[in-house]
Amino acid sequence: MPLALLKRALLGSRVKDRQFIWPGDLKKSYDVVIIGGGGHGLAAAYYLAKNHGITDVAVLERGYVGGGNTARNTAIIRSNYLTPEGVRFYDESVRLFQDLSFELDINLMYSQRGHCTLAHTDAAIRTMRWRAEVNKHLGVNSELVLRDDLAKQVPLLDMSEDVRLPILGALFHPPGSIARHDAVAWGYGGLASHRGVEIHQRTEVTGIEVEDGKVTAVQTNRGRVACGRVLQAVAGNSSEVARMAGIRLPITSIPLQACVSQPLKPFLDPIIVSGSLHVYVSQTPRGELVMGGSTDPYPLYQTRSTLEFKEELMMHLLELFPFLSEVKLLRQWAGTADMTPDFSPVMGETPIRNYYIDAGWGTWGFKATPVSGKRMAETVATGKVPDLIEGFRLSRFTEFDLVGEKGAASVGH
Ligand code: PYC
Repeated sequence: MPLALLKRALLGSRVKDRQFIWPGDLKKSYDVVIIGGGGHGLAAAYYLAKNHGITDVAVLERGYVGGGNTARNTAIIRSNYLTPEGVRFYDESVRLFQDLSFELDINLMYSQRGHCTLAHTDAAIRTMRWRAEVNKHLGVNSELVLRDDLAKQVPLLDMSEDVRLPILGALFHPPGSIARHDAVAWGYGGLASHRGVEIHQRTEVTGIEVEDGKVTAVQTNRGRVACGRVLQAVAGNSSEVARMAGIRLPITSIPLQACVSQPLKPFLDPIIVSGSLHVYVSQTPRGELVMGGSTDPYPLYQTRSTLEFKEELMMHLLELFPFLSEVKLLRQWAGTADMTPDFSPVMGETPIRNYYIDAGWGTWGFKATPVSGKRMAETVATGKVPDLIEGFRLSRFTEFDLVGEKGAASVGH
């Protein structure tokens, strides 16, 4: 139970002001400017203040806190990746998530369920076995389970053999979890602001000033702000913001849609993913099914929902759980996935001195929030890129040193 709940129960009073501290006008300059008030930017602000004592920080958010991709994902946390770089990185995030409700003193509704990636073909079974071996080698709990064990674990999953894509087994990853995504941003933002970080909402960056190869200021709709260092963390808009600094990113931005059903009696413990059926689904502690499928088949900067997505997703969901045919959907939404050619993120330095980047999250941004915040804060504070994120450097694309992670996607691309 988060400490705040316990304190409130015992003291019977309000423990601390949960609201962000609203800053007034922008100052003329800051040591660090963070562009983007989503989970990643706010987590970096929090760790800058907490781990490095750097509090002369402004987070600039063009909308409202956590209103972008932070609230537009399906809130899945896991580390069952394919590459050693990916497994190590997301494993640190999973570990940070496990204690995050305590650390941030807010109920993140963190719920560890296990994560099952279904295999419908012999080739998929081989890939799951490979992923399980890479995971285990790096200390991450994953194993291949075959039909009979899976049927016991998820009794309502349709295990019929006379269907289009029978289920042969799954990669089972016990640490797989879900959490309340916007609360993660609120938690980091609230504590960062109480440590002195200024969070400026409705503050849009309109230009980035660079002198002699070094960032010196950002221009905003509320005036110019000089700065020593900048961290860009604007999922879904990375290419546009980087372009203002003269940086070209190898990123394509593609809509990723999702939806949520009416609440149902709990029947689904693990998160279920089928790459072949293009569907992933989890049941929240409130009983709703949170579901998603493939990215849209075209690049676009729009977060609109389509009927095609819903129809296709429901068709595939019913192949797994036919008894859900009468269930109503409550809500549909979309985020923007910034996809890189190797399906891994971009973190660290850029060709502009003191301009750091956290981008290219594709379909894995939410689950990386704590680790990217912590490690990007370390990078900005020390000027040294931690080993854990070195593999994700921007220059890998010109060095032909890619980190191919497509095989670990839950989402069809
Ligand atoms: O990586 O687990 C995942 C995921 C699910 C939906 C989008 N990404």
